[in-house]
Amino acid sequence: MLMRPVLPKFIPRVCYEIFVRSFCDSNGDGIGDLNGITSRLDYLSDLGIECIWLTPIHPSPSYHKYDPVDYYAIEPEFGTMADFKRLLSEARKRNIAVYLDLIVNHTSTYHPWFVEASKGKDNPYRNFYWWLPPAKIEELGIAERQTSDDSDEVYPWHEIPGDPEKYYGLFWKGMPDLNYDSEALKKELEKIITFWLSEIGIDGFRLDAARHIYPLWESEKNLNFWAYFNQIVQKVKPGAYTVAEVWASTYEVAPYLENLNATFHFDLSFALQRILIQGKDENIIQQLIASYQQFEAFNPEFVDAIMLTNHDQDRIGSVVSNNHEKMKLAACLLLTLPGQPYIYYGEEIGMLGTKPDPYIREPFLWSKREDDPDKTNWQQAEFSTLKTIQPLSVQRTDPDSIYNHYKKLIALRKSTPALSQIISPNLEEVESLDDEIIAYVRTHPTEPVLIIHNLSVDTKFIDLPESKKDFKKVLFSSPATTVDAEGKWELPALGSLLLVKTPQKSPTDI
Ligand SMILES: [Ca+2]
Ligand SMILES: [Ca+2]
Repeated sequence: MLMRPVLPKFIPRVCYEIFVRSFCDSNGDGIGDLNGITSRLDYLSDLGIECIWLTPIHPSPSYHKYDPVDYYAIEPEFGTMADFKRLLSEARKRNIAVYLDLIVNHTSTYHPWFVEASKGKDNPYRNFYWWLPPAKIEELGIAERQTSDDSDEVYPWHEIPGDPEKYYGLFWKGMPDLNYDSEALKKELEKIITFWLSEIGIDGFRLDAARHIYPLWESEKNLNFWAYFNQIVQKVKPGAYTVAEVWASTYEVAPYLENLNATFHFDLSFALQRILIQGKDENIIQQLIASYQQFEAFNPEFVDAIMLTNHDQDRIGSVVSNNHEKMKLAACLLLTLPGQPYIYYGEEIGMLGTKPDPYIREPFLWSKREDDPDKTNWQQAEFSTLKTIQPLSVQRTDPDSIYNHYKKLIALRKSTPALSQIISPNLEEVESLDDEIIAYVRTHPTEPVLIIHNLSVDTKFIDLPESKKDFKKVLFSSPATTVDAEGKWELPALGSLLLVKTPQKSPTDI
């Protein structure tokens, strides 16, 4: 029987992605950890965050932990299960939901399943993974793959000396792909989901590499897998949240929403980055509205999980060449569009970084102290240092800082119903003849908001269309915006303006 994904009673309105290793260190070993995160929940709560997505916290040989060796334990570098339970209960006190990164596509080669599977063809764990003899791989024409946004691997079949078969590892040889044709593996997955949702009580999963569960030549089975996954979730904890990484174009993403609450909107992320770089719109509002129609066809209650960038993309600060006004404009775009926004840790203080990956995952800068004990130092930062970035402690005292800009916008989003609507995205385009301007309305029966962004480095004089002339009151502007003598809004370079209608007089006032 088909079961639709059930939504939680309360959908977090603003989320925050934490790269655990780099956020906050609690015990002086230089590695970010769970107790460090717990110690910063007040910071996140004060910023207005209602949900944290933690990058993987299971034991793993890599620094990023995207290759688990044990789905039931906590990476010792990050803490203990008791630490995690404390984090969860402290988050709950602050009404912050916790989503764990669940990697179901692959494990580490050090996972006991793979250690067993690699012992030979007759091992009971062999079919937890994909194995084929080299001749068969050649015959099927699957020895090579095209690289994708999320994997540079060209040769996904890897050999173990002495084994007549090769195993499949889409991302690299240290991450063998799991094979869900195995009924025994499916039982293991059910146990893992039950453990975290039911026994430990987390609020949801961020689902890694969701489009790669089955290899390319069997990719049609992916959607069936997620239907199966959803059935387990609905059985174990209806209302547990699922947000998936389907790193692909909108049309490929949409069908996944039939069995998941939300998917990350990569097309939008890259479109926002492009328009910020170019200073020109590319009809993103029209495209967004079209994408909502595609999503809605599969799930009328879909959630659009939106972001500027995440831990796999160059940081937005570097994308806009460390231009602070553009970073603020980026925040204005993200936090006024429909959906559930995910802020990548450090984005709110304008952190920088371009690939390779470690440099987009640098230590968060809490204070001016070079020897700040809270700062992680597992790697030497190249981009976000005290020379390039004002740390949080400094930005907190500066009303014009990027941090205070984020904080204001988050509060505004949460206190304005038209801005915080998530289900059935309320978005209407306002046609603009000027492609350096983006204008849209977040519709609402009583309090719609008109939003205008100036993507260019010139001041623009905006003459609102006749139908929008009743939007007269400034709800928010960055920088300050005024009306000129002819009734045009003067919108400074890279500025954003949010307008509401002046309150109608009620009949009793007349
Ligand atoms: Ca530590
Ligand atoms: Ca796979």
